[in-house]
Amino acid sequence: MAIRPFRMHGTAGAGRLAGVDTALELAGPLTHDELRRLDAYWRAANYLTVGQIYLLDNPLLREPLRPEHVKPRLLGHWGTSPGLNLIYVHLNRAVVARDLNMIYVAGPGHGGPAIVANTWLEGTYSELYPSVSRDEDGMRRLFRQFSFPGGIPSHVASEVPGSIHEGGELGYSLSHAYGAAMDDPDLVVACVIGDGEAETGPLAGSWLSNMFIDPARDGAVLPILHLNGFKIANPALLDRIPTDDLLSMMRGYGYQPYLVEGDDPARVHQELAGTLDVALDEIAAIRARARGHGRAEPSPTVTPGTARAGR
Ligand SMILES: Cc1ncc(C[n+]2csc(CCOP(=O)(O)OP(=O)(O)O)c2C)c(N)n1
Ligand SMILES: [Mg+2]
Repeated sequence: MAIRPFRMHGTAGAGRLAGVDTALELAGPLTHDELRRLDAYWRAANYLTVGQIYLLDNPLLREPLRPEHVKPRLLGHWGTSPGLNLIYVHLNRAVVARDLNMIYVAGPGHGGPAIVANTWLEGTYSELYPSVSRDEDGMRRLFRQFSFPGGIPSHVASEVPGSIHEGGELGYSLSHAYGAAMDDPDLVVACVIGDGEAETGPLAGSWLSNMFIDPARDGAVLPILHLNGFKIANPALLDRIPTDDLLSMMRGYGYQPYLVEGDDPARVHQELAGTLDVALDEIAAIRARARGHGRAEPSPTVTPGTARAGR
């Protein structure tokens, strides 16, 4: 599936991002309470992400921001982070609802503060690093240590709770995702791929790995193409080509593409939750058929794939 949640030149403004309470009656699988809580979690993760990139002190902005509260040299990627956070909270919903055995592969591992933010919100970060406690003092440490001398790297690294592999060179998320799936028949590997990363040779070749997957014996891969439109500050090709071309390309590789797109958080939450439900139902059905009959489905269809629509 592909996700293009918030257009850089779209209409999402601070007012919209401040909450979803105005949009109570949207169609979708989430109850109003689930929608409110998912959105609150996402916004909290976004705040913790931007705080890590910018703030040395004053973590809850209790006092007016002064220059000495801000890091003198900034190193961290914001652009991919709201998308990584959005996908993280929605996958968590699916893991809990379905009792899934799932791993999150972050192609844009340069969005390190996003993944760190989620582990801190969950509590696992403070379990491992008690000094980074779940209070204002811990939040100050969390923010200060990020990409800072004596602190932690700007990318998802081995120190992040649950991290099993550190990258840095773009292009290998999808091949690693397939490798993990081949190693564990119960696993669902959610693999977030940057639209810039998708332009690398290794990633472009990895789409074909679905041909080696046997749903009777292997886990499944759910590639999620993050069409945020840019590779750092340059336009990303897969976001700019005609929609039909992208859809055809993905179908040609043997994927069933789904698109989630929008700039209204409440609608995107509903659409993403509904689309993940469809994709995960499909994976479960393919698995059940393959295992029930004792033989494999044609392997190219095992993985819901990616694309967008509506240009
Ligand atoms: C092989 C390789 N080339 C270049 C880089 C430097 N780099 C880090 S992030 C990035 C942009 C990647 O674009 P995308 O995957 O769309 O992530 P986004 O910019 O949207 O966060 C680049 C070129 C790298 N890490 N690895
Ligand atoms: Mg990008």
